[in-house]
Amino acid sequence: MAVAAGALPAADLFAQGTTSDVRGAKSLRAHAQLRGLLVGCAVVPGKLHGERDYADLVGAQANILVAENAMKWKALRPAPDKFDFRGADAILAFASRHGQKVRGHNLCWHEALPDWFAGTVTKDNARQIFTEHIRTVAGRYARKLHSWDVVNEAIDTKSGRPDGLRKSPWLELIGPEYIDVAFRTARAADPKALLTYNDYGIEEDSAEQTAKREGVLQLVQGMKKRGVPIDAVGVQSHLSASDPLPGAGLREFVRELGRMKLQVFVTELDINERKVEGSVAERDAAVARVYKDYVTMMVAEPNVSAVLTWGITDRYTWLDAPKYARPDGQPQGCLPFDANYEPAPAFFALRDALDSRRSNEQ
Ligand code: 9MR
Repeated sequence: MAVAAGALPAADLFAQGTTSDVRGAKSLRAHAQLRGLLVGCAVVPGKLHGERDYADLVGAQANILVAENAMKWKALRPAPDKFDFRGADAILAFASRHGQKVRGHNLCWHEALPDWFAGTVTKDNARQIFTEHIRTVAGRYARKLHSWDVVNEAIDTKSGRPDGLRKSPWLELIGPEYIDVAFRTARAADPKALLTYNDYGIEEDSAEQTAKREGVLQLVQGMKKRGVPIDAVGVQSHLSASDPLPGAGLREFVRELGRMKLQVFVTELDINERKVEGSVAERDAAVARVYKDYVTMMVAEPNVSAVLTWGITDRYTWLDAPKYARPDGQPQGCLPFDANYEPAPAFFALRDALDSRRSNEQ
């Protein structure tokens, strides 16, 4: 469903400034830090080290980074007997120079597996290859990471299974206990990183997303009951400006996790505007409105401690891939900075939302 521009908030709702207005004390990281929050983005190591403007922006705005792809199996495992840590190491080196924390993403996912995976991993060796990977990767970065997405996207309510687990290669090769195995192995390798379960499509109040949220809660409750170490849940937050805003369902989910002593991180925030019509300014305003309202809602919950966007500039976003791009071919304005590294209305909306964090919860 397309949204008519006339229905959108005024384009000047979030006044646009210039780059110099948003650095130092006016940056996202400075505003977040004052309120005890972490704010940051997914990064690409080649750009951190090869593109001055990109690196400057990430250094100035984030106090936490996550690898968009560089810590996935596909990036780390060129061959069954090889690890390549160059990209991941480069992110840690950059973060250390800029006083930033780093999240690990991810130790286990059904996507981004190396090409050799299918022909090499069998029911006989899967558990050994799986635990060796987690031990090696989590071990290498032990005590250096803020948190790890140990298992990513394991729930799929359409799988037809009573436990709601996705029919992933890991489920098929190891069985449902692969999740417990992953978390226990990660804890043994790195006692310090906050071990996180991360998923998408659990934000909105639709029947589908409500059911998926329920599935995640069931999974996490089961883990707690079995004594499996888990510290946090990542709510990816790939939202759409043309969908109804997340609300009561997600808020109650975050609170329920809080009662279980779990933290919640907004891990991959971006706002898709492909179905929004109108001028660029009107579309920007629609995106900014979601940043403001969504992040304000999330940081009002004391167990929400980090907000990361999936990228920092519209110049580089997975949402411009053909499958997700705007039908008119125009680039998506979905992140805090536009394609020329200028702050978008979303930047000011996000900063205002961070400012709304209550000071007694610092
Ligand atoms: O943004 C990432 C894109 O560059 C990769 O090609 C893709 C597959 O590895 O993964 C994208 O990031 C995903 C993340 O790892 C997990 N949640 C959904 C993200 C967007 O697809």
